[in-house]
Amino acid sequence: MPDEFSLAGKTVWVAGHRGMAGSAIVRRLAREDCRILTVGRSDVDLRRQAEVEAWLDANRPDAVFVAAGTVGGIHANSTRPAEFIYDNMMIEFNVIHASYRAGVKKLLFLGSSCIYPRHAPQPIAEEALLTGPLEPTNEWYAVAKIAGIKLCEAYRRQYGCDFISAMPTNLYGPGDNFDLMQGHVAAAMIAKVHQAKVDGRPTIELWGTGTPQREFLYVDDLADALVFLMKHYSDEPHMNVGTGKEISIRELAELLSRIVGYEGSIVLDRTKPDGMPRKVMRVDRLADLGWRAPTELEEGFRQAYQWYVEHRGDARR
Ligand code: GFB
Repeated sequence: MPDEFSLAGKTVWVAGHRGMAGSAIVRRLAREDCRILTVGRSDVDLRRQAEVEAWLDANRPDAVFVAAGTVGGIHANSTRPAEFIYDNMMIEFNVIHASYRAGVKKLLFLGSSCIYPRHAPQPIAEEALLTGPLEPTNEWYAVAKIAGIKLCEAYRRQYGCDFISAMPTNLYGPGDNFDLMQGHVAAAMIAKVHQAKVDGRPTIELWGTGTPQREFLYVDDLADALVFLMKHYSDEPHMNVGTGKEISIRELAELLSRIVGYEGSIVLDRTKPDGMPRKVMRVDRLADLGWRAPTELEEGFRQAYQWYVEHRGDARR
């Protein structure tokens, strides 16, 4: 398939390059003939419009991946609503508008599967957006990400900007945040099961009922999909990026126990929320374009656990 938008010889800014998604995008771009641009939050606070505009005017990248944001699991989202809506709104509005001002040729905005209604028909198609009430535990983050999708649409319609949006499902893999309270379930579960084995604990604790289903995409597969979309997709509708397969939280814990070699049992902390009962996405649109996630769940979690063991010293707790 020809590259409609070639990255060869281009300057590509990865906003949020230190995060799990951003660092995977940097790894994937290393295989392209392009110049990768990054900037630390100590140099540019992406929530400050003037700083973002000055930096983009000075650096003028050809392409931008908007992978910067304040992210976290269900507990982080439900206990820090102001940060999740303010930080993410400011970051995306500043980066998208300043990219337009600086003449960026192509921009990919990264959202999340939490944008969809709590009771959207499963698997969730892109058309389900804004058809029902959101999931209360992450509605602030969801509203920010929906706004980012609408912003890209608006800049395409009014200014002809080639700005596209991608909605990944729950991610896991290298560079994740393994903090037991702030992290997502996959990372927290890896850390919990590992620690229980090391400490010889008889049980591991699951939040909620263990019955919700989640879809999990290996983060390096996400990065490959995003580079594929940057090269081959140029249209208004946002694009789901996932595996189209789901697993219950309890089954995830059992899978990780097998991988880690932990033989304890599961106890449930029902004081913690379940969140969305299910949120597996339809991935036909991306498959029809020519991309499917290659990494099977067990293999992905084996690789993610291997990375955790090798890097947990510097993994954020
Ligand atoms: O990844 P997660 O925290 O958030 O997964 P969401 C939460 C699900 O895993 C809930 C259960 O059903 C939790 O009850 N769970 C069980 C745990 N044990 C744990 C644990 O130790 N830690 C965590 N974190 N969960 C997120 C959104 O929703 O999805 C984000 O909040 C983002 O903003 C992300 O959109 C993709 O999957 O519920």
